[in-house]
Amino acid sequence: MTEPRLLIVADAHIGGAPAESEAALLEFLDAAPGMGSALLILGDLFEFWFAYSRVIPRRGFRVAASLAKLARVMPVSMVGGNHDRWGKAFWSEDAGVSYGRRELELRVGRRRLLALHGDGITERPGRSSWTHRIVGHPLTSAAFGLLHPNLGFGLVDRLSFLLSRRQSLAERERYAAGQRRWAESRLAGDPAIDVLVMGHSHMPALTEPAPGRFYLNPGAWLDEGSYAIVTEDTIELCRFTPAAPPPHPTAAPR
Ligand SMILES: [Mn+2]
Repeated sequence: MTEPRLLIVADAHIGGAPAESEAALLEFLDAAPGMGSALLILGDLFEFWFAYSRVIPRRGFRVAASLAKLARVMPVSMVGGNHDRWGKAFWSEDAGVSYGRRELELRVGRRRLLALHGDGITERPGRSSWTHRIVGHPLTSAAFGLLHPNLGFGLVDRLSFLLSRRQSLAERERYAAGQRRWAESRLAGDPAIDVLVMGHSHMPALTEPAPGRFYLNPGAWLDEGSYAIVTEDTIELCRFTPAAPPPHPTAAPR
């Protein structure tokens, strides 16, 4: 493939998502070399990820292995999200993925992209996500790393159940509108960016606040395989349709 073609996936929340959503992502990653020339993961790939020095989280194993395999045939980059920012050197050293905790600059041909997950920007103070409250501070993070992984992950499961609150569609739309306004003013103030890409709100968006300059949110993979493709000349919001599952075997005639 000669034309640069960047595939962008955000907010898959693997480990908290339904099994079909993970199966579809694995199928997408297998198909990625035929669909694009590079892949960007835009944060919250996992419901929770923590890089211990010697252990990797079991629930993320299949997707992490698939990304490491993909990174051998095409460039894969990843920005951390509020659920999985504790990747340390695992992604770059073990998986061959270019990793930015908060943001990454990328090029798609002549287009310059700035990719960030989007948390901590338009939230009101005190409403940052529960994962940040748990391991956001370097000291808490260091202490968390000393807990037995079963204990640490069990704690996160229980706290997320207590602290997460379903947002109404109106709340999500209000949040997404705030995110778009922030993105558009960031674009206006930074002429070095052609495309600003953000996830986190789970709301797909594509606007062109100035000619040839774009704000893009690919939406959440978790929501029916939403993703985006950026080339030098085009930006597309897409949905991945997995191959039909094999039909149930019919009962043998009696
Ligand atoms: Mn997020």
